[in-house]
Amino acid sequence: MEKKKFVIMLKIVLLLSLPKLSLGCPSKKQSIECFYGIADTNSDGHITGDELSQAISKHLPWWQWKAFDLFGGIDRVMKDCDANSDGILTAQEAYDMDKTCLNNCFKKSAVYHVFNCK
Ligand SMILES: [Ca+2]
Ligand SMILES: [Ca+2]
Repeated sequence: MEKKKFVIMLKIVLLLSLPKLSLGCPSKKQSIECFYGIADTNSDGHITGDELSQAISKHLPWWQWKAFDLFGGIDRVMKDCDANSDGILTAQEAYDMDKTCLNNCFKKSAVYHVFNCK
């Protein structure tokens, strides 16, 4: 009886922690696909500065704007991900800029959560 309870508890704990673990650090591909799917509002495969700022102001809760500004805001995203500095982001550039664009778990998770990716 005690053992059975323990196994049930363990299953509950696992069930509760699994979704969190998988959301903890999405892959770069997942983050990029989600971000481009949402921010590219006219679906031309490019994200302009305007599309980026609209996507962020629409999805980022107001109380996180300050944190985003401290992080460097739109300029920082452009600097990190716009490989040819033309002010337009493409998914390919995001992959090319491997050292700066979505290069850590924090950035990937932030994108994933802000844009409500699934
Ligand atoms: Ca676009
Ligand atoms: Ca570019």
